[in-house]
Amino acid sequence: MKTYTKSEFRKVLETKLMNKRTATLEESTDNDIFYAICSILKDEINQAGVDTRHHNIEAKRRQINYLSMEFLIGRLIESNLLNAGLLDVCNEVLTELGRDPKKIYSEENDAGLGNGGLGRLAACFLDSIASLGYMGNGFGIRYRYGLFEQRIVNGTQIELPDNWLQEVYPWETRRIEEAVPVNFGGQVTSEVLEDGNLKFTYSNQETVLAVPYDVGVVGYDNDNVNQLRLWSAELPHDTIDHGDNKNRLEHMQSVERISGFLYPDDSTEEGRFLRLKQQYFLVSSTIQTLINQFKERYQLPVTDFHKYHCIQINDTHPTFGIPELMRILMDEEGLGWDDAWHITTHTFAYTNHTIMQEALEKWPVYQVQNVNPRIFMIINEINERFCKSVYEAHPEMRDKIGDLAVISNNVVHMSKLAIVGSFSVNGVAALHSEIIKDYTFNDFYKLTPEKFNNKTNGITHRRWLMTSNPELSNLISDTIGNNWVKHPQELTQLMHYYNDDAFLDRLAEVKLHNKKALKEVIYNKTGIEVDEHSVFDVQVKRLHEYKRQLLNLLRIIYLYNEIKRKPSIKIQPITFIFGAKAAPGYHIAKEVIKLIHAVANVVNNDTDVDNRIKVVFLENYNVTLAEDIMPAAEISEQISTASMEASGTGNMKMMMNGAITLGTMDGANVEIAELVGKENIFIFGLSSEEVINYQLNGGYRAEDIYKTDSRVKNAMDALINEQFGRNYAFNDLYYHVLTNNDPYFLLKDFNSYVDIHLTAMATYQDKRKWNQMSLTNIMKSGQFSSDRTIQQYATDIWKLN
Ligand code: OAK
Repeated sequence: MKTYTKSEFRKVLETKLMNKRTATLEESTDNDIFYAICSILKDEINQAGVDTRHHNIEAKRRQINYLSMEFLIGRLIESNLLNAGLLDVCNEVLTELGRDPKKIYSEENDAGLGNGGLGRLAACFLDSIASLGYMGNGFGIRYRYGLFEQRIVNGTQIELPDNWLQEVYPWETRRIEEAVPVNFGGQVTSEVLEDGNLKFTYSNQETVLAVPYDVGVVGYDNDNVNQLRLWSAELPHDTIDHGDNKNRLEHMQSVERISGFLYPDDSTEEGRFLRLKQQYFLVSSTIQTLINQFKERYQLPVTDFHKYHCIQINDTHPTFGIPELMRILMDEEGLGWDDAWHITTHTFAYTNHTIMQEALEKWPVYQVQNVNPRIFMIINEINERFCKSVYEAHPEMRDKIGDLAVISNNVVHMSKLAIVGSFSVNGVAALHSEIIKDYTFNDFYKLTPEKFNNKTNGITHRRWLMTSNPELSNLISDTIGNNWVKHPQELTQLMHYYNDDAFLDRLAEVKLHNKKALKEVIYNKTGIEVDEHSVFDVQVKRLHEYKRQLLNLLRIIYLYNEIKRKPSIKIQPITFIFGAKAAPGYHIAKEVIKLIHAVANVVNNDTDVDNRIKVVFLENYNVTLAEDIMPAAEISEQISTASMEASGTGNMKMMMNGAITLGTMDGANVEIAELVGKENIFIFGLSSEEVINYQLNGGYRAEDIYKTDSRVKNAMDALINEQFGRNYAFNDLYYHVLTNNDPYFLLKDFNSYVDIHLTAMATYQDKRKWNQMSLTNIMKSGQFSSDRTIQQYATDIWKLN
């Protein structure tokens, strides 16, 4: 891509402002300048994108297609500038012009096309695929409304529509010429042809036009530009409506609803028909396109498709891609079942992101039939052939066929379909991948152990260190040079500074600087004044019972009551920072948000506390807010019930920014602990084996702990006495824990949580030691760059060159 000197950049900026916004630099608003910068970048991205495509087609490169219902991309301007090599020059020019770069970049709307971990992972992966120079494109849905905007009113979460497309989205290009029809519903009939083959005819289907909007994905310093293709649903122009215009308008609106909004559920499943339509819409449009492009570009028989394409499905949401590819290969390309099945099962690879039962997708047969009857026929055939093959080839598994079946009790089990139709099944952290093999999908593992593998998640260090924490990034480069930028594992070079007091002091200064910046953000958003010298203890993630924000609160309540008991007690000042969205229909999660606010209200205003504890809830946690929080975090709360968090990626972001993890042996925490050593992490609580054993044996007796342990009882009773709210405000939480026998083991883990917290606070008193711990975490975090993850996918699963 083109490089610019400062004066060149200024010149091109001026020209853009004049041409696009009819304004001089002096009279331009931040918004004008933002769009002008985007336009400069987009010219570069478009050119490099075309070059990349031509090169890839000419070289007939093998390509990975990442299919995901979610891409939580956040803002792109800084990341695009960085990767295009223009961030420094742009910052300098803006600063010289007396403009604040951060303010200008904040003109971009945060693209929240995802719920949480799964969607953000997809965004990090695209960045790494492009930055490693691979040919790999993302395919998702251009939701008209992304994840809801969260407002807190009197402690209660209110959801507002996320109107992210209100202003022009500068990174997308509408490609109407590449639109494809997607067919829903109708009937299928079959006839036997002369050659004995069956021919399927569809009738009465509803055709929706899938219109692609392409967003360039810029690789870091390599001129490689891939594509994120987001599909939007439109009414085909030639649709004949029977009736008046009002009907046509309604028809149009009903079609557009397919890409209308993102379902706001994270790790729980919303069994709505529209959601199912969204899934089929994504896979049908994408797979049609891949087949069309393959035939057109590579001039090879379709039987070679799998040699040039791999499709990674991000959890089970795009699993209908399997029967859809079968449909196209058989009904449109004329292949027989066996050939089509060979191609399909050598194309698809499936990543599982959760073992939570409520998130494992199951769809009633009638709904799948309604979405597309031919797709259901194919799933049925896949199931019958699969069950038959188990019966014949694995007599020892015959009594398991009922559990293995893709369709049982009139329900389609998406994870089973995904496993049967894929050549690879991976978990997202070592522990999670073992749990999948040993428990969740154990019967499948016994049948095809070779399919199962682990790919521990990662995060892009370009966004989560270089652009969000420039001070730390610069300190690192000043100290060890900038090799680490392209080889993040080189961060280990920092170990030579482990005993260097001057360096440790600078590290602490950077943290303090970032904490001051977050303090400002907190003040502006909440009016709460926090002390930058207090420990910043952070739990930011979706609100879910298994993530145990309630355990964090019970601990805060315990600390608060200790102070109340003995106000002169000496404690390390702490700021507890929360950020979390709750699914709108998730009552208990919303009650926890209320409780956070209620506790904050009492604790922050109690003169006995005297500002030693502050509780802060930052509303509308999203990618942009995360970029302010991560650099300032000192303690990273990763306290899920062991076995339940597949990986976590917030843990990696905070580690990379020098926070110390305080958590359970769950998800990727296990690998963090192995890397940094147990002296550089605070681990507490039940192990995953213990949790699973309890679960297999009917749980533990929560009531016994409650009755006999006064620390536990006092903290729990605060929910039903009037300490934090009148009229038994938190009865629901209290009874939910006790009458359900505490399925997330809050009470069981409470004491070890309180104790590890006290250990962490005692450790904090030794500043030098703390800084060394922080340094250890930073220098080991290169392992969690998504570049490492993608390198492993590319080598082991995708076989990319
Ligand atoms: C969301 C919906 C359905 C199934 C899974 C999810 C999800 O977001 N899972 C999360 O994926 C992340 C990326 O792999 C993991 O780090 C989280 O642990 C997991 O909860």
